[in-house]
Amino acid sequence: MKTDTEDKQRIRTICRSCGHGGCGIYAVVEDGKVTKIQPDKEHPVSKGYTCKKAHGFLDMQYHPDRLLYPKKRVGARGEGKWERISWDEALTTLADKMNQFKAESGAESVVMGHGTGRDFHRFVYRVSNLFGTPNVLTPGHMCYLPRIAISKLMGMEIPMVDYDSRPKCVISWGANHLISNPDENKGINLAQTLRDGAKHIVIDPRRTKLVDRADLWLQLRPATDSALAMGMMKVIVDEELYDKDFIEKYTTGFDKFVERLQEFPLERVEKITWVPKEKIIEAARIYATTKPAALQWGVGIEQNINCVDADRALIYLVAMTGNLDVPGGNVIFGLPPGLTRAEFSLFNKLPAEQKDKLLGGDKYKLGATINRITPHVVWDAIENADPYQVRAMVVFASNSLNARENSKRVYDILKNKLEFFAAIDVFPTPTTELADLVLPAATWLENDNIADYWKVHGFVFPRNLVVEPEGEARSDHMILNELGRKLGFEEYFWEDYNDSLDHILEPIGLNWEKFKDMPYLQTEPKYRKYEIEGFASDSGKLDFYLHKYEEWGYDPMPSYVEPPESPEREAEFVEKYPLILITGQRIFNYFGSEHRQSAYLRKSHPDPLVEIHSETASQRGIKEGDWVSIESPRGKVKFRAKLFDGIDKRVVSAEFGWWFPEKDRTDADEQLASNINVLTDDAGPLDPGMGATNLKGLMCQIEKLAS
Ligand SMILES: Nc1nc2c(c(=O)[nH]1)N[C@H]1C(S)=C(S)[C@@H](COP(=O)(O)OP(=O)(O)OC[C@H]3O[C@@H](n4cnc5c(=O)[nH]c(N)nc54)[C@H](O)[C@@H]3O)O[C@H]1N2
Ligand SMILES: Nc1nc2c(c(=O)[nH]1)N[C@H]1C(S)=C(S)[C@@H](COP(=O)(O)OP(=O)(O)OC[C@H]3O[C@@H](n4cnc5c(=O)[nH]c(N)nc54)[C@H](O)[C@@H]3O)O[C@H]1N2
Ligand SMILES: [Mo]
Repeated sequence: MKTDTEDKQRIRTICRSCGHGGCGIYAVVEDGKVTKIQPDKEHPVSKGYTCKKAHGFLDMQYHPDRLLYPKKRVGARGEGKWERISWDEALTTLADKMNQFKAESGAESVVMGHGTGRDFHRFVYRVSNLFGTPNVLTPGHMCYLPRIAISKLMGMEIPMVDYDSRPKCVISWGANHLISNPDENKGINLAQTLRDGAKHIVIDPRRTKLVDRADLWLQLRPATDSALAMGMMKVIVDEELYDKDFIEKYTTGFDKFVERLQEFPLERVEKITWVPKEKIIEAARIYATTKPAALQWGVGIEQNINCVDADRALIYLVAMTGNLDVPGGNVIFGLPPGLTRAEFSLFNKLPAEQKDKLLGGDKYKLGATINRITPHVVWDAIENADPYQVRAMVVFASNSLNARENSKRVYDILKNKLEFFAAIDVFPTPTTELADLVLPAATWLENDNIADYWKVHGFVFPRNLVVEPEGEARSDHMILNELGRKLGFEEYFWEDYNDSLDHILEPIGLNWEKFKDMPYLQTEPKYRKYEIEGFASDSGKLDFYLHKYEEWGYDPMPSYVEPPESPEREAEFVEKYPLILITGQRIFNYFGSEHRQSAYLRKSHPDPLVEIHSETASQRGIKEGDWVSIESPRGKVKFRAKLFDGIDKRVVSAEFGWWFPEKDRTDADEQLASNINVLTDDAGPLDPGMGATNLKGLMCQIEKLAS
């Protein structure tokens, strides 16, 4: 919607300074440039909230480093020598290479990829499915997709918190929404619910800001969430606080599940989780007896070996307390009627024999149900042709060298082992420096799209183009549309990529021209749908015992296993790496590895920080602000110490996403120096179903650095 005044335009759109964020904003345009970002008070999700990253994005939009032209490598890989090329040459080269690899080694030898959720992903799948590769590498194995996959396996979409119906109790479980504002819900939704008096339980190894207002804080040992959830459910069952009617009518396997709960006496749970049993009992009672109660989960619970066990245990906790699909509980929202999600991606075009070639599909079987893979299977295929040779990667919007576990391995593979690598990004990064072909992507201010089409809160929004792209940058969906055509699939793509938006909106009698001026579309929430429809599982009910998991050779019910690196390991190991490390606490000023270029955002958070208890620090002679080394069996990185007594003495927490745009991007030592993923591992043992990696709850040592 454009509201023109004499020399100014205010254009309503959706902020994507957080890739999968989505606050409603107005962008003010003067003389063809965006000069201001203002909150949209009418936006039904963000409700007038915006954060620093929205305003800081103006630094990014007009930053001199931005990629503005396609370029190809001319020197050795990683040497930083490039030649500018035309779009036609760039896309022809890319399509020809992909078709060459397909002809020689099969389409599966090309791995497509993308980073965290953005609005163009359906195009990545459309291209990869038509092209014939089942392999698309994303962070989904340990971020959000495990929740989606296990919910689907249980016969439903992921149940989201229904903040607008005002829960009377909220558990923030491994989720720090005031900082992260992720996906469907923003911090403002939680803040308003708390302001209106909801009880609040925080389950987090760190005393976050949320704890200040909380009624109860369970400071658990990282990666032990599934054990804690089982302990809470044991209390709820023992004290008969569960919803017997729901269990009787709509579930199967509850008796077996109750037997499993007997393996979690509170003494054991306390020992595993470090949470005193009195607090476990109190949390269970508050959550089970305050109606309605909502459970807000986050990636804090997913980035470890117990990922899916925690996810499914939390779904059971919601369900057995009668909080599933009820107003103010966790609700299954749907897309606005007539809109469909899956079709656009054309999964039905991927031949069955190609689908069967999904890397790791025989090992991580839950991931395979939603076509997601864990990174090591791609690296193994590149390094050892196991189970076949992967020759090329085409990666959109991912600073993989930074965001992916075991960065040194990723560096070696991208630099020395992969035959062909194309990267599509807004900025040059240490990852694009390793590419053979780099394509410049337009920013979210520079293209139209249907925002939140892939989310499950029941809304879609027009995300309007605000200004034309800088230089020759093109939006990702424009690039993918052209690539699809060049690969030989003209009939599935459009003359003008914006026609794809009409294609999506057509079944509901809209087109982009009409939709772009609408505030949003919403599905009216419907509750307790299971009473009429049941669950989309084999039994038609919610199964507490997952036969599919059993068939796959996994545990049919949630349990707990020690992480591969833990204080339980052999004495020699624990002596060398005595501290538990959590990585990736979100930073207010930055999204992933982005925004380090913004002077405005960098000013108040210039350096990578690791939180450490003051006693742990003083034992090592470390003071506030000192540079320290953090070491794991994979390597060593350099951070500044932030003394923080809100963390257990045995635990430290380091930020992720750090690289240094102001330094030489081709200097791997500089760029990996504070990359926390140098310390994490891509290999197992991993979560059996999804291959979720252990980014939280690994072991490390910290020492003071000389300078
Ligand atoms: N140790 C550790 N590692 C983690 C995590 C953790 O907690 N700890 N978190 C993990 C999680 S949850 C996730 S989701 C991943 C995130 O993984 P990624 O999404 O790969 O994260 P980034 O490194 O931020 O890379 C995003 C890249 O996209 C570029 N970009 C921004 N906008 C656009 C656009 O519109 N188009 C294109 N083409 N490019 C764009 C940016 O410049 C940046 O280089 O990281 C994971 N890595
Ligand atoms: N500002 C900003 N916002 C972001 C991002 C960003 O980089 N910056 N990244 C986006 C992405 S990709 C994602 S996935 C979301 C994530 O957003 P959330 O799901 O809200 O996750 P985090 O903010 O990482 O908060 C996780 C919390 O879990 C805690 N935690 C760590 N380990 C454990 C554990 O083992 N168990 C439990 N219970 N808690 C644990 C951490 O201390 C932290 O406070 O945020 C998104 N929003
Ligand atoms: Mo994420």
